[in-house]
Amino acid sequence: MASSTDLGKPVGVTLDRFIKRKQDSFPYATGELSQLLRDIGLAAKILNREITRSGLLDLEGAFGTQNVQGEAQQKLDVVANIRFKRALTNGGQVCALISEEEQEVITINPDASYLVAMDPLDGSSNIDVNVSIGTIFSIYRRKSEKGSQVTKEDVLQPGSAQVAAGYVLYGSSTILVYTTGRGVYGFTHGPTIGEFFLSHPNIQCIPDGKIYSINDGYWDQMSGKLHSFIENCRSKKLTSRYIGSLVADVHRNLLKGGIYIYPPFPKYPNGKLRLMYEANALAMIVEQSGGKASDGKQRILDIQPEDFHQRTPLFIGSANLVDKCLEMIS
Ligand code: P6P
Repeated sequence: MASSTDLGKPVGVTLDRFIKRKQDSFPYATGELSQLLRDIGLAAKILNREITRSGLLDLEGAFGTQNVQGEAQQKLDVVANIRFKRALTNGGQVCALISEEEQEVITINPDASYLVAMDPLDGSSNIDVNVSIGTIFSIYRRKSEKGSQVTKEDVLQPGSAQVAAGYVLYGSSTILVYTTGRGVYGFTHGPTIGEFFLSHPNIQCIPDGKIYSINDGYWDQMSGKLHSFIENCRSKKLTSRYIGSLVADVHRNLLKGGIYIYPPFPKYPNGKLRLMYEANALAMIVEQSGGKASDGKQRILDIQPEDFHQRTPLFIGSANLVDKCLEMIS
């Protein structure tokens, strides 16, 4: 029984201190990856401040340009890309950046060890209606020698080669979730202090979720086998939840159990979501928490990219739900 003097969950360790402690447990750690994670955390804090005030700073709405995907860039898409590019440049730990908002690979510091692939702000069409949006990032170690030119082999690595991955969800509170391959940790931003604090140690995704997330506005474009899976979910009284913001949907399903599906549609024959800077990072996070992520035929993390902007279908979340879905659609 909580007493009146309880102050709720004790505030956890800060992100920076947690990263340092984790680094100390790696005997050969040089501190480069730690610094890179801190750089991402800093950019997230800065962007969070702008997102929470976007309506007051005239940062809502379209910027008036299109990104490489031909999608209208929102003002905050451009701001987010600038913030992360600047933080990663100033931090010095990144040799090259792949961004949804950049047509080409951005070379940063040829002497650095890591590449970052990121969607600086996913779901930005939700900004103007105050729906949660997110940043998604993957971190790879370069294959070529430090100091040399970044190569195609450095860039086009499968998700299984990620050394770290994560996302930031700018929602009712702002949370940064990441993994370096040894568990999944969530840090909630404390706005009055301006720090991320450990709030979700060792996130686990339950195998039998009770939520399915798919845009059923595309019902008529779905295969009969996918219809059968969705009808199976309904017969088992699963709840349908679809926010239309990838990070928000995946984060909820990660914490509560569930499956998010973005299948191929005639409009998106290879799926809508991006392999290198959306699906891979979320797949690493979800697998590390005990879940699964597939393109419908193979494990997302096993896909060998051919183009760093390539799209992929995505079936991600609770392991038994993903298995059931893949069984029914195959
Ligand atoms: P649809 C947002 O544009 C996004 O990339 C994801 O965040 C989201 O899950 C999906 O697209 C929504 O797409 O076609 O259902 O509107």
